[in-house]
Amino acid sequence: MAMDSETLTQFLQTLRRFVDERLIPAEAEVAESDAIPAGLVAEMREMGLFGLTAPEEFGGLGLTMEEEVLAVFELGRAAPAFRSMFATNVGIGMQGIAIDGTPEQRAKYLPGLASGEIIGSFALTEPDVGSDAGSVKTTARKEGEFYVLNGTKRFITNAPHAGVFTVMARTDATQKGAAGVSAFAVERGTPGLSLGRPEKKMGQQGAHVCDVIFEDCRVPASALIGGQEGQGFKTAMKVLDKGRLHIAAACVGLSERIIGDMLDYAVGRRQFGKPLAEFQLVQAMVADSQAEAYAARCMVLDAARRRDAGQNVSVEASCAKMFASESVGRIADRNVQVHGGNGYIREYRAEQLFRDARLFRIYEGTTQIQQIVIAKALVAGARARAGL
Ligand code: COS
Repeated sequence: MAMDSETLTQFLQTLRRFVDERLIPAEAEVAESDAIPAGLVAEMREMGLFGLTAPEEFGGLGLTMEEEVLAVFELGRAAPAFRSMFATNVGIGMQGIAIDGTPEQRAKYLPGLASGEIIGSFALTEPDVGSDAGSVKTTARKEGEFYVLNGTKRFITNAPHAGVFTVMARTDATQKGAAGVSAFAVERGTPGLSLGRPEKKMGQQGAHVCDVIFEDCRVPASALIGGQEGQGFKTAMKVLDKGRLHIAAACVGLSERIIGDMLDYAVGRRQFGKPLAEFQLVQAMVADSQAEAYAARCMVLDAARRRDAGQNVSVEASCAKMFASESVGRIADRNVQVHGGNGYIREYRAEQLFRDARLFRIYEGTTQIQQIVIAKALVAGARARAGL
């Protein structure tokens, strides 16, 4: 349900304060220890951050897409590892069940996911299946009232903490592509499910990914999301449409934060007898960054409003994700440049945010995948208009 404008303003101000007073000051410690303090996770739970988008009947805040992106503009200002903690539940960790789950599946998992008691993970990628998501090799063989899962999922965000996984697996071996894929809600602790070692990553320390391995892992037939085989790829795509808008919003938040850091440094640091901010070549970097962040903000908001109005926004979500993730990469790079030698030094956040931002161009669909989604839809439209 949409919040009234006063409640929304207050909510966004609360998020901004939380980011400024609690998250940003903890960034260095989180990056160093590769862990988010339990106290901060508890605060995130209390604020309802795990359930931003979960329906209100299940204890969530039930934010509209527009409200969600406005919230993520604020939350995205902190180092992305914090967002990864709760927003995987808000997005890909919960949405498969929320969008396509049966009433029983929704009632079973959504309250725990919304409160943050259960961490959700989205298990699509495999060692040999990344962008080509329709080719998943993990199998789910029907045996009476059970499915038996075999295969390995790779780079699964929050898997070390997850209580339930949305797993895409092939139920129909005769169907090579997307049509043979189904989605399952698989609980941690199910015999046959094991985890790999957390990966050492370029950035986003504090957010954890690892393999999820299925060896004759038997799940009840009731774990099939939506109760219908062959729908798993579509479930994944629907989840990603929403997830890509969320990621684009996170890129906007981080862009705006970095521009603030860039300006703070440029007005304080003096060279050739005056602040860096008075040099036009530095001003050009600030101005380009601001124009890009503003464009990304407008795209994300427009796409979110269209989605709330019931439109199919696959193309707009991909446009926003591509533009916002590419631009935050450029902005983070300029910030290192404005910081000069200090930009390369751990003590300053510029180098960390540069490394952290790099992932946005890769996960939830690489830039190249977004290009394919956009172009495919436009070409199909042109063909249809031409009657071809
Ligand atoms: N919503 C609902 N259904 C969708 C959809 C969407 N956004 N996108 C595609 N579908 C449906 C199609 O309509 C089609 O259905 P029918 O067979 O009934 O016509 C089916 O899904 C297959 O679609 P398509 O042929 O377009 O699939 P492709 O195998 O060509 O894959 C890409 C398309 C490449 C875009 C897809 O595999 C993809 O997004 N890959 C990237 C995955 C990703 O983001 N990975 C990151 C890891 S997850 S964090």
